Amino acid sequence: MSRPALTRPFRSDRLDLPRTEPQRWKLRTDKVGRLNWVYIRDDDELRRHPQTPYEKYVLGLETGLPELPKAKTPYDGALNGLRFFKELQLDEGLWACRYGGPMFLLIGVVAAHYVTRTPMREEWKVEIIRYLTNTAHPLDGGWGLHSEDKSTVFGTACNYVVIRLLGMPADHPVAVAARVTLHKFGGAVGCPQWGKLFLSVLNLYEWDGVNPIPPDIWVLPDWLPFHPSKWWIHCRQVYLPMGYLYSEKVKAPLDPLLESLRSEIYTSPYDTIDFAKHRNNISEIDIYYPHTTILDFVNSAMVMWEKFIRPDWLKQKAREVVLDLIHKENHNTDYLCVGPINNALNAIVVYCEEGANSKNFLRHKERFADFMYMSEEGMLMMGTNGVQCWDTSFALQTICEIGAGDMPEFQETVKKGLKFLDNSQFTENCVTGSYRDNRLGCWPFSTKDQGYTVSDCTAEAMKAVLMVQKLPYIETLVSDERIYPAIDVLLNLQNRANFSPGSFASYEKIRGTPLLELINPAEVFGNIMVEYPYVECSDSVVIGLSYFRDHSSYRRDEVVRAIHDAVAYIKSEQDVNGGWYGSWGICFTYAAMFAIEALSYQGEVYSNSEVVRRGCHFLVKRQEADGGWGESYRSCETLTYVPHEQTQVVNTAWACLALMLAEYPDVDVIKRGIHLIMSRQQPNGEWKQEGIEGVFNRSCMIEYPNYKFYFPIKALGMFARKYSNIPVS
Ligand code: LAN
Repeated sequence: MSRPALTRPFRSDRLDLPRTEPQRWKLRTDKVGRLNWVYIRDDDELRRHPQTPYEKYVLGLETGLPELPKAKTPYDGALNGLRFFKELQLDEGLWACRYGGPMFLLIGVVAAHYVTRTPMREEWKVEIIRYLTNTAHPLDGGWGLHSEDKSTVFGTACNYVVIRLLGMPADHPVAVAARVTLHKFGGAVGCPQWGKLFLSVLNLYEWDGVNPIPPDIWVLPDWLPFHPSKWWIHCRQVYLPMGYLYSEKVKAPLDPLLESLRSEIYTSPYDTIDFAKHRNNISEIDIYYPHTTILDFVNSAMVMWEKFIRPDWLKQKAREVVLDLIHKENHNTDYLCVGPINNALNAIVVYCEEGANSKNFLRHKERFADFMYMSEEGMLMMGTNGVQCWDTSFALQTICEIGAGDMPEFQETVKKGLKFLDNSQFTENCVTGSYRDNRLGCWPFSTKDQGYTVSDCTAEAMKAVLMVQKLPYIETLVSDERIYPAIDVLLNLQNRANFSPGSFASYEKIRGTPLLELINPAEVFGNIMVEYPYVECSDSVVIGLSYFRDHSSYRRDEVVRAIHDAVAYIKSEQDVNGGWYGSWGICFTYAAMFAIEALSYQGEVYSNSEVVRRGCHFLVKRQEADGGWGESYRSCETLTYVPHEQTQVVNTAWACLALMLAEYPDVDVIKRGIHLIMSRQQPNGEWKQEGIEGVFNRSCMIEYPNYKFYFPIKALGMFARKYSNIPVS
């Protein structure tokens, strides 16, 4: 039962749940784009700092933004879109983003508060409960892995615990419905490993029912092919604190609320459950990546190892190594950590080691807020601490590419955006011994503080900076000398030798063999163990390097070779039917746009390239009767194109952009897509939210709400510039 769209009035209002006053929420930010929602109780302060259009927009309040003259031509449509979108820019030059979607994150921050006895702000409690109430499945009251998913044990068990820990009584209809569903699924014993871990930390499950997460593996020599330093960064950083918590069997002291929860989330009394027997009990409905026989064997061996063999000195040694790496991660990211899960887990570890009043724990406490986002449905937890650099890069590129950068009404927007990217470039490398590559000169996906560069984020930000700095009125803020180290990093990130030569992965070069996937223990995610070659990351790097190649002669030969090799990889990734599988957006339409753009930068278009022609035919075949494209998130799970029930503005924009970049000869096809985009534009220039846009690890969807602005704007603007700006009907 996949989830029907959210309807108004919200369920939380129908049930008369308490809520905060939306007019009192303000989004604070700083030079490097920290997003921090605060609830202002003081009326004077509110009067002094009235809410911005962006704040009103995400809170579902009337923005007061004017109706614009009706767009007759695509260019009018693009400019109207941009007029609306520019009003959403924050003073520090970035675009903020409600980065929701994953529904397994709140348990982390709530457990971190509960275990460390940190009181949670009242307004968060109220709004988290509202959010979960509004996103519960309307038919069965459960939650899934992500906001459009069917209900699962993982989502339902974790979020049930969240609402209860935050104060919702067990007999509230929202709790009752969720509990009934959880019981129907067999109770929380069927949780996947990460759920079991959170429940254990909360003393709601027993550690011997969790498959082993031995920190000992960190003590092995790091040249071993399966050493964790070779894993994908998210997997590495999540299993690091998990290893500590598992090995130390950390659990919150039992209290009456936890006692009660123990009796609510299972179908039989807690004391009668033999938890060790449930190590491999994972609900069918949750599984995306089933255990391999090898994994089951390794798990059993590790249980024996821990029980009977492991000497205590080794346990202590592993603990030291893990703690050292956790401290380094905290240091390199100013306590934000690579993502929300290890942010919460590292905080618990630091609390256990150093106590509630330690400097390190206090900094962790301040950072919880960076992941919490207020929205009209309530407060959610984001997949990262935002999408600041990524969104700002595309917004600036769009403005330049549609030729609006020179228009006086957008000059301030461009200047502020550039300033933000200038402030966001990394100025330091990580501390040594963190198993991290150089990052100096690069850009992150979210913020400089978060400290992680991604191949495509650096490429897209660099392209945005170079593009903007070509505008006549713009003062150069980022000199070429500051770009060179980014080029050095990008060149170094290209995969060579055994691992998909020529391609680019996400955060690092591929360091370990994909065979490690055989011991992927997470059950709900695919492809998490090591870095993989990603077609979109490779496309963006090709685009960024191509732009740079035309700008500077720095390391020219190597840049040209890198582009050449990456292009060969991109071509080799095309399916027989002409599509490319997208790993980070939904799905084939997303990847087609990036791939065709990368090829177009090499002069490869429909008329001269078989690959581009096949890419176009793939898209054209999937155009719907109304002229649009609509792709379901099921494409990501099944690895084949699955149409959405309705066409989507964002998919349509991607497909149109791909076809335009390819110079597809039948302009009528593109025109029909452009017409659809224009027909969905609102009188104030905005587009309404439709289906979810992004994905990770094949199974979990994630929101990119700004995609519905800059990609349609770019598509309309490009159409007008490339063909004609005559009314499209
Ligand atoms: C992201 C978001 C951005 C995304 C792109 C830059 C779009 C992509 O091209 C490269 C990969 C990257 C950086 C990416 C990787 C995985 C992330 C960080 C996420 C999808 C956002 C959330 C996700 C993270 C793993 C969520 C936490 C969950 C765990 C399984 C640890």
